[in-house]
Amino acid sequence: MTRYTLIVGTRNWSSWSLRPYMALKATGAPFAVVDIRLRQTEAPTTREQILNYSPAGKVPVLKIDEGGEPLTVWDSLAICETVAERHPEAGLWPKDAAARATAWSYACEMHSGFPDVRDQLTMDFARKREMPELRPETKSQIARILSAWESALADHKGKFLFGNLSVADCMYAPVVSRFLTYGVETSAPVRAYMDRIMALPAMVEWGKAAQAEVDAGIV
Ligand SMILES: N[C@@H](CCC(=O)N[C@@H](CS)C(=O)NCC(=O)O)C(=O)O
Repeated sequence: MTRYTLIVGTRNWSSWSLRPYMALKATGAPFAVVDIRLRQTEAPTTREQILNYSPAGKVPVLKIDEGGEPLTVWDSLAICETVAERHPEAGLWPKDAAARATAWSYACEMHSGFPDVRDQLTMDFARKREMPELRPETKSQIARILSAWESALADHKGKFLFGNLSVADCMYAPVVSRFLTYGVETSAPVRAYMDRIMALPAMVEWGKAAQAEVDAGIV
């Protein structure tokens, strides 16, 4: 019997944590969640708390317990990959090899890129915020994301970027939340895609937890 435990950061802010949460939810496998509050500077600090679970000192972390020494997996993309490999029935990567290679590119581009979007449009899941004065780099990264989504949606003609929900969608889901928080303008097909992402049970559940943090004055 496998027991999964996903260690996540403050729901309203932790975009990296949301990605593997979505992937795990898509498998239907049960898992426990440990919430760690980010930005805690008094002991035990956020870092000290995370170090109890992972030497890398960052969330998300996945613990896989199958009776022996639990396996620790850290970094959002590594966790999504691990989950996809262990649950092939969830179809978290496209079956077609060419589509799969493109989906890997989408996921990796998100994981390693868009620093200005991440910096200027920080995730504030449960809130609406004023659009800040955008730097040219941020504008061009937003345009790149929107055109990448449009292209995948047009090519695969499904509900999600590559037809069925894939790791590529999980990687971009926090960006969907950010674009809604700041009111980024989109085409109708992209807006419909964003609405489908937000309607996923995993996103709804995450949003409830983020709202609870706002209501409790934690964020
Ligand atoms: N590349 C990592 C980034 C992880 C990351 O930066 N996590 C942040 C929270 S979203 C964190 O752990 N911050 C805690 C800290 O820096 O003390 C991933 O993809 O998982």
